[in-house]
Amino acid sequence: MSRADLVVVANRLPVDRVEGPDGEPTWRRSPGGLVTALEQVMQNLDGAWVGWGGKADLEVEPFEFDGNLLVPVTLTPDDLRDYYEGFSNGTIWPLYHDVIAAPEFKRSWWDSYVTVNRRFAEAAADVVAEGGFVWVQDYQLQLVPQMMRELRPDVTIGYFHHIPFPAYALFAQLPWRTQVLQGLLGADVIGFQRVADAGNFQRSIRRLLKYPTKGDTVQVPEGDGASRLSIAKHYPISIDANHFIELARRPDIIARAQAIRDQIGSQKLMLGVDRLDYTKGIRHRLKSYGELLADGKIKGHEATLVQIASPSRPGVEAYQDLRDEIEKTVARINGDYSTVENTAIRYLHQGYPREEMVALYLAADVMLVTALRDGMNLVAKEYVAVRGDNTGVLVLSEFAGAADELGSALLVNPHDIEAMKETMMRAVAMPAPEQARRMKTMRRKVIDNDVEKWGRTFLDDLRELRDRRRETR
Ligand code: GDG
Repeated sequence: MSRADLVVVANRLPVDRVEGPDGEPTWRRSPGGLVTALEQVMQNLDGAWVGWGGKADLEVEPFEFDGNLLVPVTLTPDDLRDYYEGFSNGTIWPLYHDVIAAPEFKRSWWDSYVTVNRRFAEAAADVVAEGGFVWVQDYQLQLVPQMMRELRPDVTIGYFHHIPFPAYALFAQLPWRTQVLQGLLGADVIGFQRVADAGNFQRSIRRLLKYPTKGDTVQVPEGDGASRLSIAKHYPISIDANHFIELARRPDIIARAQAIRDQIGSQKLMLGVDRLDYTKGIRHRLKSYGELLADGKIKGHEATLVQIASPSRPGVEAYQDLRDEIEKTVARINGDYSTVENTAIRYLHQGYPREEMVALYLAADVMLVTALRDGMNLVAKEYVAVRGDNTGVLVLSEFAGAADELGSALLVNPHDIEAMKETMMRAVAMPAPEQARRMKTMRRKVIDNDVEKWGRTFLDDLRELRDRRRETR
């Protein structure tokens, strides 16, 4: 098997297994936050990708796809229950999103997390070239950096954390907090979305491990009085802005956006696009919108809320409960305020092709991103990227990482329902010159700081660390 200079290790491979016309299995590129972000970075490198193939017990040999080597890791149904749905999505996800849902601490889940992290680390160790780079992605694999370092001390290791890193008082609840910190510190560069996430991580390091930190660096002891420096800082992720701009210029997509607008009539179209997840603040958005209808501030014929809630983690109980609750709320609001002609909320529990998403972004007067906690939120950036005529209003939660860069959005605290209602009204009524002023500033940010720059900046830091280490050896 050929060895790769850069190996990305992520929970999922960037492809889905589908049946071809004759029933034979083939692979198709899959949508989603991480895949979208890494697509471009990987295209320019001789790389490999280690990850799960998306089906339990799937055993497949490494294969070539779009110029990269893909290395499938096998997960059993028990692994999926304990490592993925359990520890990753039932413990870490809620704990790191400020316990919006209660995290469960189960020792059997932790044991599985350790076992599966080792499997990923071993697969990556087999495929990375001598002196190469390994770039680990996200909270499902926090132990892989340290395991990699033990298996392959010759490689330079990066880790990027896509979700928030919580305040010390929350992180300290984790029974395996020390092991997780040690796992992450196996990396040479540990990347976070926001300055605040890197700060929280460094604080936990100081308090729990007593390692010194200075600026963006952590001094990690290596025994015998020796130590090495790891970088722990923010690298805000972004989108392939040019790709979205190109889609937004395609005549068929413009026509589709117009068709959506015609269907809605002269009403204002407000849009929400989220995975169906309790961190995204969909309930708070619906509540605010429902109250505006109840107060008579928005009449049924004046606005429509389109809410795409793409299916997510159906095996986790909290997600089943959330879905029930949201669907009940939508049904109630529609029952009370829709007419034969107008539907108050168009709720769609479906995934759509990217072209359709762009058409929706183009058709929407107001984009609602009201997450209670979100690492970054790429939807906010996608909306901004496609608004080439500088129209449209972004309502953005302060608690989404994107708020650090998109300060010209209408920022809102989604817990404050009165503030949400006022901000939605302000968005609907915003005069065109103000829309243009705000949108222009945001578009500059998104276009100048695209995902290509994100990947390049991270890999440049990894390279620099490797070179510095070679010099001092
Ligand atoms: C995690 C962090 C961080 C959604 N539905 C459909 C669809 N999408 C696409 C969106 C966007 C992506 O999925 C979602 O990204 P987000 O950033 O909004 O959220 P998470 O999935 O929670 O991602 C997050 C991200 O990682 C990257 O670091 O920003 O904070 O939680 O690109 O457009 N795409 C298509 N059909 C859908 O139905 N094609």
